[in-house]
Amino acid sequence: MTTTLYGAEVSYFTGKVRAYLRWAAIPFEEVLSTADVYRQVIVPAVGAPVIPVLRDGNGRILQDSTVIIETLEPARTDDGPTLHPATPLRKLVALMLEAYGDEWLVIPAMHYRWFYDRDWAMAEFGAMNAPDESAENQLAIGQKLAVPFSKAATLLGATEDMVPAVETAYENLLAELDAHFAEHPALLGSQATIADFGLIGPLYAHLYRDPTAGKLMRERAPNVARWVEQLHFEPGGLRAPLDDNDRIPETLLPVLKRLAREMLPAMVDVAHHVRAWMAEHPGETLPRALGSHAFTLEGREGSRIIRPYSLWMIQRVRDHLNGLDADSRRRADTFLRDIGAEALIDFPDPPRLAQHKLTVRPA
Ligand SMILES: N[C@@H](CCC(=O)N[C@@H](CS)C(=O)NCC(=O)O)C(=O)O
Repeated sequence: MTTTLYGAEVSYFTGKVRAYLRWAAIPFEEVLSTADVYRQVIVPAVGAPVIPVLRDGNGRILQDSTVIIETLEPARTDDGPTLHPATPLRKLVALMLEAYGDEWLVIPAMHYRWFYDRDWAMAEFGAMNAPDESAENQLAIGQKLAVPFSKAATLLGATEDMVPAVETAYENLLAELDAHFAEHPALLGSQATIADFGLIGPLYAHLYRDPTAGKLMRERAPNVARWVEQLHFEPGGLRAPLDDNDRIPETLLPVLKRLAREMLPAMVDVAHHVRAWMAEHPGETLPRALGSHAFTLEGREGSRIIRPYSLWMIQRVRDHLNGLDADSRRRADTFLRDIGAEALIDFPDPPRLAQHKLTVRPA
């Protein structure tokens, strides 16, 4: 049976899975997630209208980009390198960057799309949902369909007063990544790893493809645009295995310091909220959002929804750290302190979480 990816070009997490499937040389067909596909395939199989969804070679339906990729990875039969770096520090960094791509870069990705390219995005949603309709009807359909998505930017923290902070943080990130990709083909060096697939979701589906953000990237950060094009369209060139010295490229450090500074304080606070909620609701599945909390970006204070799901991604980083031998753990802790990520060393872990549809529940 052929592997089928249900998703769309406009979708963040479909971009992550599509790039991985190409890089891992897994043959697949992509089926556009039209209204019929949502109704006939996705909702019955998954219980929620979400993409990407993948039907694997055994007919098994998988949902969630991380689950999809991690289910397919051990079954690969090609001769390429493995997705996760084999050495401890690089694997730590790769998992941190996957979480950053999935859970934090959603802020600029949603901001640029819905602040600058709203009508374009509505038309894209309509074209996805009803590919055979006229452009006019597609726009009308998209306008209805995209309402919850169009609110995502402000819910995630890109409120009007935070726009300068969101744009400054993203433009600086672009400059840092551009300097990195001037020297290295992928985030950790010669080969793409899960770090690259984490970042390609926002950086391809939104920030490269959307008109305003795409122009910004091509003009200001041509090396980032080149990395996006190679990783998404022709990732075969990013399969030269990493050496085994476990070094992190110097040029990646500014990006990691940014991750530590911007995302980790918010994640610690999410953890406090989730712990309190779980203590009050033993055994229950968490809601997708637990109200909102304050966060800081570029010295400005904003407000964003508390997403328990983010902690499932952080749990993966913590599992890796906790599984290291004493020597590697010491090296990892020193590295985390050096980049200002000490919050990961003694993170206030909630009880163990299992991924459940679009949220989490006690494992
Ligand atoms: N963590 C999930 C997130 C999937 C996701 O947010 N997909 C978006 C499109 S890129 C969606 O369909 N969202 C529907 C919703 O949030 O209700 C993954 O990694 O696949």
